[in-house]
Amino acid sequence: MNKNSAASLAARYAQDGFVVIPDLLSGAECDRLKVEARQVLDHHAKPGASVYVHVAVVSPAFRALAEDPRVVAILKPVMPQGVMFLSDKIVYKAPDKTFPTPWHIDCFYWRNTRPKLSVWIPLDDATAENGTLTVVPGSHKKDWRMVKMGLPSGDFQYEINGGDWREGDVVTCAIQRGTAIIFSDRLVHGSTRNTAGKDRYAIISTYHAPAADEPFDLDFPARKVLVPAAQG
Ligand SMILES: O=C(O)CCC(=O)C(=O)O
Repeated sequence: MNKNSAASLAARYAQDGFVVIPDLLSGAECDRLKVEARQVLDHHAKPGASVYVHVAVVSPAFRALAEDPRVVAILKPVMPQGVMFLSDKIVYKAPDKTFPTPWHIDCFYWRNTRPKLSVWIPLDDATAENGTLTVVPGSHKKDWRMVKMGLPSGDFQYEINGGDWREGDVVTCAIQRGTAIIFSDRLVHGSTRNTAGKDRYAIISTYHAPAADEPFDLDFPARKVLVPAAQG
């Protein structure tokens, strides 16, 4: 990536809290990863689960994706202090699981740890109809309160309490499979219902700056420094 593109990516990320990178993966790669995701869910997840964490631990293909030079190249501009992979998860919205992912910020799942960001890549074309990601641009600059909530699956535990954004502030990311969305762990996001009767597979990989392990990190055996601090 040239200097201007890197600077523009970093500026958009700083302003909006997310950035969309089209065509990071090819359609053929998404096809292969979708087959792999299905196998990971079948062999490692609880029956009927729509979320599986620690994918890179059990899947060389997803391990390779977490470390893929194309992923690292888009992370470098927004992670000047270096890049460390923490963990990844599959989020599968089956045609019969129509509930939306609630509005939340990810840092509520890892309170009192260093800042993180995630890369969300759908393996199916993702639209408002089949459960794509929704984001509130600029919301990463505010403080939010969360309440515990209970989705039927128990997959998402928190929801924003009293979000004061307007309907028109929300961006519904209609994107082709293989597009990546980098987003801050302070960005308000969720996803739409899947009413299309179609699969929606996505992989989300989470990164933070390289540092000595915090107690939280010890639960993530695939963690690995990809760009040491000095080269960030
Ligand atoms: O893929 C989705 O539906 C949303 C996932 C999400 O918001 C998250 O894992 O933080």
